[in-house]
Amino acid sequence: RTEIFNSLVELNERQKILTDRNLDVASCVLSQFPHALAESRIALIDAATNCQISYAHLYRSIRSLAYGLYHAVGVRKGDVVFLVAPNSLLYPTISLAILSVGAILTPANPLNTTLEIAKQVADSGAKLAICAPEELHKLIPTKLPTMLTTKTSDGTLLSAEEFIECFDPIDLPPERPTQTDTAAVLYSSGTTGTSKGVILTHANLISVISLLKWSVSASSSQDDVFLCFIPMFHIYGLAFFVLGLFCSGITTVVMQRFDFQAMLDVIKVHRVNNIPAVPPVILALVKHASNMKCDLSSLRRVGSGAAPLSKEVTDGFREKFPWVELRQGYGLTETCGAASFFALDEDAKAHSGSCGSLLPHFSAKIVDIKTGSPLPPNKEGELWLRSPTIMKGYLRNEEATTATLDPEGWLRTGDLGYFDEDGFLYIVDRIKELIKHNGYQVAPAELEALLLSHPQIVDAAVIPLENEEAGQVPMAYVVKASGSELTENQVIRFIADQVAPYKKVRRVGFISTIPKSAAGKILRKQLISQTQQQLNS
Ligand code: 4UV
Repeated sequence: RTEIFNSLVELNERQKILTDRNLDVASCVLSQFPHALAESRIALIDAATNCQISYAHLYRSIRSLAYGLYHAVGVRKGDVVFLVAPNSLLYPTISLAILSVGAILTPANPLNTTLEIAKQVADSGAKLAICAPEELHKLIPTKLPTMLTTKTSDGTLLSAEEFIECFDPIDLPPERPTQTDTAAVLYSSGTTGTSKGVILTHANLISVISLLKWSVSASSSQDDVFLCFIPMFHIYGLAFFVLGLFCSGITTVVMQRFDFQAMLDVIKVHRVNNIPAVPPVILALVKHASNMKCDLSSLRRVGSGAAPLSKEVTDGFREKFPWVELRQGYGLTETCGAASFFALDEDAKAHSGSCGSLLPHFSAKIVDIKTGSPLPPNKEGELWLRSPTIMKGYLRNEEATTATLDPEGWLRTGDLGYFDEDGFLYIVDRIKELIKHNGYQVAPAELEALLLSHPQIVDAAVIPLENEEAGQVPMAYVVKASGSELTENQVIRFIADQVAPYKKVRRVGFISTIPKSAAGKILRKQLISQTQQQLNS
């Protein structure tokens, strides 16, 4: 505890310096690279190919690509650059090069469909796209100037990889962004409606870096090996694997996407000791790891975030892997990542089911949903948060911004929870409309709009259905047009054809009317409890 207290004092000092200076986030990351050991210290390892890059190589690559983007492509400060690619060694380089130019990064899920990609490109106002070659077909309809991440044999399009090879690293472009400038626009549905652009400034991302650096260095060393399968387009992956960890000098083994057996192999081969994960991965470890041939002796810590981790799974994990610390964290895209976590394993063990305590520089209050009054410990209400990492607002969406951020800067999280007497946070439910499938966001409003576009559907509501493996799956309630013979499978297929796989509707219930309030709002809680009762009976 003393060590943590001392490191907190240090963090406060650093935070003061960072906010005093006219720093931008890329310069902040690059200035904290472990220069002394840069040539020999490995920053990234590709889990599939074993290709490794050092911190020095990463540093040069970011500078070279930033030079190419600025001088050869003409990307300027404030231009929005759309990035769609799976995790790779190049992903952090490309993201940090975009930020180095002062351009705005808007990353997307590579699982998204052509239509979903077109929406984000249009909404973000992107001027340039950078995509993995296999995603190129999804960008063609947008007519956006496009670069590839890696070289292809036909060589018709320029690639980031070529830029890195052919330009020498030179100083960063002259026009530097300041802390109040937008650095990234990530997409989240917030508390209601469809996906919205979350504006994150350089100051937000710099604060995240100092928090992550603090939390990682409080319990890790430079010899740690982290495993990354959390997608880097999501705030959880972006904060850890594009921004924070490089400032701690550790090595990250990158998997393109999650695969359970491959993960077990990678842990063994690379002696991975630290994994930021999500609840379905923890569950899979509890259920299957002991039946499979694997060596997890190197593991020291597993984190869980992005969705609730049940007490049963937590206890099961501790029983099976007593040498591994399991710590839950909690965060949102709108808070630029983690808002709470456990600094000490003894606290995590003593507060099973909790997401830890607030990170430094965060304030919180629990607010009565009906009266809006702040509540004391152990009383459930909506969690409101305030910190230097809280988003500036939703892109060109004043209404959603004022509904989410109050004039004093408090963010309404849409999560229901409480703090215990010791300041540990428990999230017990979600009062916002969000569904979380394997940690990915699914906005009911988006699926409802698609359902309503079907000629035989007159009304629809989408709710979360609890699911052991994925956390939740979307279930649709549908009111058919009179005389319609529409079947469950037809509805499921209709949606599946238009959305990314994680958004697919998995169950359909036909109903005569959708329950609504006098103001016409869908009574989701009523539908959810009716569904639970039916399933339990
Ligand atoms: O906007 P988003 O998709 O954001 C996230 C971010 C999770 C992170 C990020 C960095 C970390 O270091 C970390 O530990 C976790 O998921 O979704 C935000 C919503 O996800 C739910 C909750 O409803 C948020 O409003 N959620 C996130 N973490 C938890 C959670 C959790 N531990 N328990 C319950 N719900």
